[in-house]
Amino acid sequence: MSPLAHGHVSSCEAIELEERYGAHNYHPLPVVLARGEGVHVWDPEGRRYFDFLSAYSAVNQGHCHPRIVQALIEQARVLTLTSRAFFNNVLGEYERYVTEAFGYEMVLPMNTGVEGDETACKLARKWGYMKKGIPTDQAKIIVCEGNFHGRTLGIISASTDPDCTNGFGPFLPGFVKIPYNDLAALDAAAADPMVCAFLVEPIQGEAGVFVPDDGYLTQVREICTRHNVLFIADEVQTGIARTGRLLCCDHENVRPDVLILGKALSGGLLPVSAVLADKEIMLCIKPGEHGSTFGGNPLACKVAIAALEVVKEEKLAENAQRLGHVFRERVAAMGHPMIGTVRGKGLLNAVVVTPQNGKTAWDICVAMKDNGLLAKPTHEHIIRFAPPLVINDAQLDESLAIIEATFSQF
Ligand code: IF1
Repeated sequence: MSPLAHGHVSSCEAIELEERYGAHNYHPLPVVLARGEGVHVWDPEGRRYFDFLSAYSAVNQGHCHPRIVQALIEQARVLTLTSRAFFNNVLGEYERYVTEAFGYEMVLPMNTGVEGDETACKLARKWGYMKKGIPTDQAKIIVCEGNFHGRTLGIISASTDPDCTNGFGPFLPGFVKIPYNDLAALDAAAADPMVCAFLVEPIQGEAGVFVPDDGYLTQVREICTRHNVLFIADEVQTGIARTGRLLCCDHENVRPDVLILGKALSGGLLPVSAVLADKEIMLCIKPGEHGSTFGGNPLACKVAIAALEVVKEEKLAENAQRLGHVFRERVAAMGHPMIGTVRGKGLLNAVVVTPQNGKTAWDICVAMKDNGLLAKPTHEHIIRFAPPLVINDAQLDESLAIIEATFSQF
């Protein structure tokens, strides 16, 4: 029988099938993945790679973590989905676990990261009308230039990236765009009494791992409090230990009013996102005003509890903090002319590549792939390096050797 029948397609066949039957909404690196375990992935021919993208920080716990897989299997045999039309015996346990883990009174469970952002914006608007007295349909949300919060029509209305917006208008009104890492601009914009919230990534991932100035988040907190504006932190990518603390906001001991989580909240096993806030905000959404078929399903809840337990018990934030310093120091010391700025926090890092002889970040990534390490450029000349947080010293050493050897080929 054809290998296709068993799903054991070769790399070439897999690419041909995606090319022929799949929407062309991505430009993947020319590699096909068939298995993942920890920091490694394998292609159908058995070649092994270090995964330095981690599915955009969704597999912080490593691919197919056995503890999380076990939780999935056990619950999948019992009850996977009830919808919220009924109570179930897992959701409340998860809601208590996740609210205590992050220090909020309530959680609204969703699925994808962008649903978390959309939910947070709807919640902020509701709060603006019900608690801040903003006239109906006049609420504004401040966002930052260079942001990435997802791909829905609502959220791309906040985007300043032509690749995210061109050809998809008209857009949702009510987003005010200011420069990232610009406190004066935030202070001025937040003075508008129609503003209900400031939605910001503690580090701008997609933009190229832009780390704001030390103290930025502390000042954001102060400005939002002073203007009675909700501080919404999109920690979909920076959260769950990625930057060396459970939350990126924890580096400055800052507490957002609304916290958005996604990606590694499930360890990459299935889509799980969450919006956390205290009662005074969360109860502005009344029964029947928001939800989703899969939001808070028992399977996702059990998986998320296991995923968070792994983060805590395996001390992934501490590991990310320690090895992130090693990564940045070792790459910066490589001294290759194509290696420009090296920046990041924890194990969310990026290298700005200086093109040389017509060779770009993409060429570096293809060569690294051939040498056994997967990473992908973002925005032309920036390579994001974000391995699973379970990576150990020996694996990081081996990965750094691959990176150095690859650059030396150019
Ligand atoms: C793609 C980027 C990363 C996110 C933040 C919300 C979401 C994301 C800070 C939405 C999602 C993903 C989406 C994926 C690639 C990846 C990405 F390059 F697009 F921007 F990570 F940087 N907030 N980011 O980073 O979460 O709905 O996807 O679950 O769309 O290509 P989602």
